[in-house]
Amino acid sequence: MKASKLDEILKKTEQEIALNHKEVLSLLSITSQDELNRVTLVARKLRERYFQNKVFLYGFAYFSTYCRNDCTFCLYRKSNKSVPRYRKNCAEIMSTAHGLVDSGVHLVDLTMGEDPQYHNSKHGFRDLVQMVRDLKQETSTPIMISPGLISPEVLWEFREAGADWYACYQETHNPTLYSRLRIEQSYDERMKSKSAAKEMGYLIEEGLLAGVGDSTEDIADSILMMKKMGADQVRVMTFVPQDNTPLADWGTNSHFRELLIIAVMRLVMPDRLIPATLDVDGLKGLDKRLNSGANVITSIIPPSSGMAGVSQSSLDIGDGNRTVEKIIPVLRLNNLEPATQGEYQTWIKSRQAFLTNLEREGVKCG
Ligand code: SAM
Ligand code: MD0
Ligand code: SF4
Repeated sequence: MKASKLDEILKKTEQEIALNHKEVLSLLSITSQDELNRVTLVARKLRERYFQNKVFLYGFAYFSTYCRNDCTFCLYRKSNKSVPRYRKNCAEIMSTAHGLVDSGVHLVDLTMGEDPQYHNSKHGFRDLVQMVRDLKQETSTPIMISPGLISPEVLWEFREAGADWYACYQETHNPTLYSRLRIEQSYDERMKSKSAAKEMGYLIEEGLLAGVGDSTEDIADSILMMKKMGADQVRVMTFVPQDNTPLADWGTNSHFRELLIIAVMRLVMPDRLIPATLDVDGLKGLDKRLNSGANVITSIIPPSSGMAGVSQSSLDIGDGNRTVEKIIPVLRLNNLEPATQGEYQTWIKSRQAFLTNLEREGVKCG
């Protein structure tokens, strides 16, 4: 891109003037490290404007790896007969959640495959809803649920029990690509579950999978769609090929693109939460993601929990590298620090108040 054109776009983002599709596309078409550095510098400035030097830490509990779906990118797809699976019981889930809270995370993310034991029976979610209620009462920690697609009734039960966030990633907003990734899952239903959650007062997280057949156009469309749908947390994860799955031989991806996407997300949505996941590259990949403008660290997993990651099922878990203790020095090196629990909860409350005001004024997200 011409230096003057990049200057012009970056100036606009610093003034928080909305970028059009063409401008987002040209940012995403950057290939040189120098240009990336210029974009991430502005991304960090915007992060500082909204979040100062504070970063939020999310604990992750992947408590069941059984799944009724066959997503082509996922290790835990039902057709993969060679992966050992587990389903943790209530006591194990609660003990992991408490361990995470005690270690200093700001939120606990309860994640599962679409386990038929939960999804395919009438009261399948009853115990889990109760666990959310108990955890909330015992710790008052913000809770995210990542159960896959659930009915509005169950979504509401979780909300009433105290769940604050609903995470359900579309992976792409190109319906054709979606149909090759999330086999036999309705694109529209997945989108609708997020708007239903929003109406129930949830904060929502939307996510992209990058490097799995997506074009630069697709990513630009997705970023603008995430803004339009009012997603409160927006993420990107680089696709990691999984053995014994249809995309096993896809080849490894460059991480340059993920860093660029994080930075462009920050430019387009400066006030949103953007994770740096430990799940793709482990602890060593954290610095670069923070440098690109991320302000949440996700996939913190206690070494003793016996629970897995999603895209890197074991990377950095057993050796305790996905812990708050190991993260703090990396934050400090980047002149960042963990927020207090109060600061995180204040952010949630003010985001909710902002959304309620928008609704009152009849504005449709943004
Ligand atoms: N089963 C639920 C669902 O699919 O919504 C919850 C699990 S969700 C946390 C799994 C997410 O991890 C996917 O939506 C995808 O974005 C990411 N993921 C899964 N496999 C991956 C892979 N091989 N590489 C990168 N990200 C992956
Ligand atoms: C992460 N492995 O944060 C987790 C997961 C699910 N809500 C989150 C993708 O990276
Ligand atoms: Fe199941 Fe989620 Fe994996 Fe898809 S991404 S196969 S729904 S665990």
